[in-house]
Amino acid sequence: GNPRLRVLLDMDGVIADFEGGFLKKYRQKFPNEPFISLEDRRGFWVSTQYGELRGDLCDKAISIWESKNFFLELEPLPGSVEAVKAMATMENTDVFICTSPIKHYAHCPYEKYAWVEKHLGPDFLEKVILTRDKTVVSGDILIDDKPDILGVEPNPSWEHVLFTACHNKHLRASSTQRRLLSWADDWRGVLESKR
Ligand code: UMP
Repeated sequence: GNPRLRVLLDMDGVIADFEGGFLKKYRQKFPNEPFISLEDRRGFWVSTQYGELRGDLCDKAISIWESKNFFLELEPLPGSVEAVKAMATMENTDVFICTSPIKHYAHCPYEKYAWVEKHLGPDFLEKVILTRDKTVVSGDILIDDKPDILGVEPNPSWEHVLFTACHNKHLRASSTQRRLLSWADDWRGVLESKR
């Protein structure tokens, strides 16, 4: 077998604080509209929960992440940059950032690359995989906050390790799904378990 471990890391909700960045800019742009606190977030899709709150808030939410500089200005999640850099220097370990851009492509794909360069350094640009279907990407582990990662490949090579986020922390992970609670959790142990 391959002596090297291949780790796929999701970006939004794992390395970059999509939820925090969204709420901050939504409240700035729509100060008189209702909002959902991070504590009350349920379900992966922000737009769906805002649409349930009030029909027109779905499009208002979408307008936030379709805006220029939304993805570029996301803050790193606590400990993420340090963990990713440490992981990338580990022996026999290949780290890739595997992230799904939004279909409104005017800003997002460019800003994802710019974010990686800014926070992780230019060498990491080699490691960026933009795809709307992560099941066709091969790896040993995919660390991702989305509970259901589906696509055309019914049997992806990776084990999905669920990264805890405001929207998934109340979910009872299936008995087979492992979790990383944060970057303070034992991510090294998770990697070692796959070697
Ligand atoms: N996204 C939406 N709608 C939402 C929440 C997120 O389009 O309600 C976008 C942000 C990311 C993408 O670009 O979906 C999720 O990508 P992954 O984290 O699955 O890579």
